[in-house]
Amino acid sequence: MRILILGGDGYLGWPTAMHLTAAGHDVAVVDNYLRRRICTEENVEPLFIVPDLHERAKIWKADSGYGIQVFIGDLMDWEFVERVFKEFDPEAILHYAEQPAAPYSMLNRQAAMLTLENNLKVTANVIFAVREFCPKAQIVKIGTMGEYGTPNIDIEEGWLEVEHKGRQQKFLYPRQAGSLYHTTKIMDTDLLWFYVRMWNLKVTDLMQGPVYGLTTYENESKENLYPFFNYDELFGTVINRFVVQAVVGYPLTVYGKGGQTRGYLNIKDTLQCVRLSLENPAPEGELRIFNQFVETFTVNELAEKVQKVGNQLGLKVTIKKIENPRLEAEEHYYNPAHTGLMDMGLEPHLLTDEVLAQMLETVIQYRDNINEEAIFRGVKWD
Ligand code: USQ
Repeated sequence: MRILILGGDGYLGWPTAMHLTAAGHDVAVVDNYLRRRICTEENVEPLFIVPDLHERAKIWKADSGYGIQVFIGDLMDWEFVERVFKEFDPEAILHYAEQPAAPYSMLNRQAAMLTLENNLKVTANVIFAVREFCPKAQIVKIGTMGEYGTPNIDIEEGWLEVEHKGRQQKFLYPRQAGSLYHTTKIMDTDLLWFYVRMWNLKVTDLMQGPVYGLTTYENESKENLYPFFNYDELFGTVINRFVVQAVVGYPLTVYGKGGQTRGYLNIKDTLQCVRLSLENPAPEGELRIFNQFVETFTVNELAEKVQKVGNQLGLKVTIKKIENPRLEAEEHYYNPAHTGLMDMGLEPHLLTDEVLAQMLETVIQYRDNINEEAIFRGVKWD
């Protein structure tokens, strides 16, 4: 399949590009290096220097024999979008091309506007490009479990059958996000659903939980093929942050009571999920939604796991509950369904002690690169 990956430079984009070529697909990546630019502006550089996309494509080609086509440009710019779609003629579009960080979206008005403008405009351009240049192509879009928030009822996979005054109708599951970033993902879903109804698009929207890890099937011990790995407060996800904090002796930053529960997955499972979704497309005129995670934990449970394994490796790991910079429920009900991807063949990698030990050992090699000042700056959400 000819698969166009939008956001191919990101934490998930590049590992996905390698994975899909290794699975026999023809892949092109698109990126404008927005994430790199913001990280430089905010002084939150990743754990190690990551070669740019042209360079990584060269390294991967030498390593595996698989080629990846690279397009550098801004997907908000229609002329660029037109060129990419006409040149590559995709059969599938995997859309990661968004400002992905909740804390960054809450930093200030400028960051909020960038998040809104980038995320919605790119999604809209993707929809219009599919309609105009490749109407038979499927779209696989990365959404987020955060679209649902933390409701006091079970979370279904995207849809809810509602009975009201004796009549029934299926609606998108009610969504109430906790950050502007997560809210843009709700708006994306609404845009996609609208154009699925108008134009019979084939769309899969993957409601993903926080991802952790840096090694995948394709990059094991090849550090120049590792993903763009953030550990700072703005862009780092919680498990990746805790691992880096454990390595550098920074008390693990549990926000508030630490009862916040989310659905987590290993980066290897992200790769499986997007590949399975692409290889088993949604039918025409359908917005198919899967909840993309494999197990749930509270923040306290994660901190305790990292502490235990870290101490076994001889690190002195402490945990510190700090005032929560975010506005979120710190103790709540959380029971999301997640059977769709399992039914398609997802084989989960769980957060075992071995997996954490491997992550810690990898990060230990980069201990000298860790900038403790980037770990916590307290971006208040209120
Ligand atoms: N948390 C801490 N301490 C930290 C960092 C986070 O207690 O040092 C807590 C947060 O308050 C939150 C939970 O851990 O309750 C998860 O935080 P996170 O930063 O790992 O995840 P989040 O900001 O929600 O965003 C991440 C990704 C985003 C993705 C989302 C999935 O950055 O792209 O959409 O996970 S989800 O969280 O399910 O919405």
